[in-house]
Amino acid sequence: MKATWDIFCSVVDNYGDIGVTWRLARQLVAEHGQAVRLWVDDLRAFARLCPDADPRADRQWQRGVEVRAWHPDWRPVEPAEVVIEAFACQLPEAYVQALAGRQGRLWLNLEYLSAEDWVTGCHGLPSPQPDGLAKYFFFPGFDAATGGLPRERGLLERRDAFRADRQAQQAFLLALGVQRRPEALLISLFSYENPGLGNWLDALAASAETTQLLVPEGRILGDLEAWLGIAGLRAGDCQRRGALSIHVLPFVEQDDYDRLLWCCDFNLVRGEDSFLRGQWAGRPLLWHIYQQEEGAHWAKLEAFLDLYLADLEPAAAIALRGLWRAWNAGEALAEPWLAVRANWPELCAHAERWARELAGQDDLAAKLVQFCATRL
Ligand code: TRH
Repeated sequence: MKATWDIFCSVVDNYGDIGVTWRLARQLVAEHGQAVRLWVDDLRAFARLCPDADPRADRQWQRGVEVRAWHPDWRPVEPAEVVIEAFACQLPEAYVQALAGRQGRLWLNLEYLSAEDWVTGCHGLPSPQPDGLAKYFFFPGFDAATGGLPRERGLLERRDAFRADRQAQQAFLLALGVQRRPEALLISLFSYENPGLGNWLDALAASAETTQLLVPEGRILGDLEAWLGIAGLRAGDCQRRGALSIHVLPFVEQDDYDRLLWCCDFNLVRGEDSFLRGQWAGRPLLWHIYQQEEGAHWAKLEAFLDLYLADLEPAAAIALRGLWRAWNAGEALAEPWLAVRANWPELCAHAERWARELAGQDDLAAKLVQFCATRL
């Protein structure tokens, strides 16, 4: 099936909304030959992920995707055949009216990722609209009965080839200002503010093993500065405390962020998209979940842990669950970290197995194309 697509992205905050839609748009073009327009209401956020982008351009082409500025004063366009509102963003009224007057159009709401049970029952359900428009809920997920997970073709093969090439890894890290020490544990840290950080850094600094912590510029820098007792950290800075070296990295393109995750032994990730990229990296990870009102995110966190830890040996499962809970509660991490380190070989083998098993399912872009082909 070849169709035209309009993907609407409203940037609520951070980079997840644009991160997911930009990745999907690129993949639909590159792997499925679709004609995709991506409407973005904050092109500055987009330009962080795609440095070639012009944040002032109304219309530009990036990686085969037509990227359009989504202004509050909407100028009418002919709706595409497939319309995706990402994360229940509100489409322009005039656009919906235009959609209602056309035959052969499909409207989907792409939802947030969750491992909760109810997702399977809700994926693909129609949501009746006035004017007889067909709108469906499309849920990404871990189960074969959901809409699948974003994963580019050949991702794990590219990952493995990069890992097998020490020189390529070294050159990649050096370009980011990092000289890897062979004996050091390499950790990436991409997370929201967290009061538990200092306690963990104390433990890493006092440890008998060397750690190199790679921190892309972002929201955690304030906590890092407070712990280091310095201000104004920026990309390129390196600080050492005891056995711990901390490198501040620039925010890089999505494909380079993957390479960073692939280089590391352990990755702290957050939100939605980096959380998945950490899983595809096939190494132990720690998820800082996006906090929701009234603690709704805890059910989501536990649902994922139940799934992820189901086949894992009890001691390793308990250790990882303890670490994830402590980090997300902003509590001290030193003890749960020791427990995780004590179960390291099991956790490494499990992370790799998890990525391979998930990669056996169809990915989100492929499932979207299949879904649309049967309904258009
Ligand atoms: O940035 P996030 O926290 O995003 C979100 C939003 O807050 C959103 O509103 C919320 O609903 C959602 O989380 C759950 O985390 P996420 O999803 O991991 O997005 C970050 C993106 O940034 C992801 O595509 C990876 C990318 N990235 C880079 O491209 N380069 C980098 O150097 C880094 C650190 C990240």
